Amino acid sequence: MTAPWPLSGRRGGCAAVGRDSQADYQTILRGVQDRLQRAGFDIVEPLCLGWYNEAVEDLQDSQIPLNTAPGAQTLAVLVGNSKNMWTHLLEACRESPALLASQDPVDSYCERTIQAATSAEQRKTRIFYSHEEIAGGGYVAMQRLADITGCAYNDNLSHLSLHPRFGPWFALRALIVFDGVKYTGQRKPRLPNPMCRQTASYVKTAVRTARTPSLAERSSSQELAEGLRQSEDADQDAEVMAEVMRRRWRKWVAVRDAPSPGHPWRYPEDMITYHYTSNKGVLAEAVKRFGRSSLSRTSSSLSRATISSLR
Ligand code: B12
Repeated sequence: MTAPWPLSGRRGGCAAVGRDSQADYQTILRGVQDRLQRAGFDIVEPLCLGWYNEAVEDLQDSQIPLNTAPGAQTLAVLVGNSKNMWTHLLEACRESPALLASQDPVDSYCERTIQAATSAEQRKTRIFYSHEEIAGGGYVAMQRLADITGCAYNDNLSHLSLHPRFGPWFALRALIVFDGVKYTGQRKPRLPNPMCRQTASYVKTAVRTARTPSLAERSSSQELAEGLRQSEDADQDAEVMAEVMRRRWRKWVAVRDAPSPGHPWRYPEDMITYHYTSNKGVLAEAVKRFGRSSLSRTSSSLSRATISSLR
């Protein structure tokens, strides 16, 4: 039976524990990685929670409390996805109309899947989702996390993280904390900036274009012009920025294309459109198309089976 959407108990499940605190982090990691990969989450990076807190020393609101021994060495796991998540999401939406109808199907899918993959370990965990504010009122700084785990370079021109395999075409979804478990693995070095000077200047132009309203836009919308003016400030209002981006979303897609045009891991068009517009109609259409194509795949494999059984 499929679980209801959205799941209750959003802020990290707390499975009952009574286990040895010196648990083997490798076993946990393998289990979580295996379950997450099968659900379309292909980024799973282990770290010591203390590394993260050091990286956000300047940001009280984004710190994560160290609840128990081994303190700073507590195992944490960064979770993300490439375009591989899309078909899993479409399938889950096809199977569960409640998911499609939920307020944010992508966030709900991430919550359900990450929660299930984690609680299967039956340990004490806390899950911090990238789309939720934490107790201090800030977000977990996922891009810094990806940077300090050597997973992706945090580019401050495009404000995008750049992964060696996926380029900018991936999302960061959650940080799972396994309280009581010690991470003793190696620390990977931070990645260098993969962009040459020419590419960086191309990115700068794309960002400037995305932030500069056309004359028509300036005269037709005072509010938009004001939002764009604010977007030049470091401390903008995220709501205003989000609205500005939705209205000019193609320009922001151009920003994502800029670090590596024609990237092989670029999201498919329907995934891009949905992620940048949050238009549920786009998602519903993609789910329908996915349903039709998987039906025809099933019937063609059936007919192949029937044919071979006749031979
Ligand atoms: C708030 C937020 C935004 C705000 C930015 C707020 C601001 N400063 O003006 C708005 C709504 C504008 C935004 C837009 C987008 N975002 Co955003 N955003 C976030 C979120 C939820 C929190 C960022 C934060 O506060 N971090 C905590 C602070 C303390 O850490 P920090 O390292 O100092 O973070 C700073 C930068 O992240 C920066 N920043 C992040 N995005 C942007 C975008 C712009 C235009 C600017 C100026 C700054 C900025 O703002 C932070 C605070 O100064 C993160 C998820 C997360 N939890 O990290 C996603 C996240 C950074 N966003 C992401 C994406 C993809 C987008 C969009 C493409 C939208 C989309 N639908 O996919 C756009 C365009 C981004 C672009 N660069 O082209 C991805 C980045 C993935 C990657 N490969 O790098 C993240 C990680 C979410 C995810 N699920 O993967 N975003």
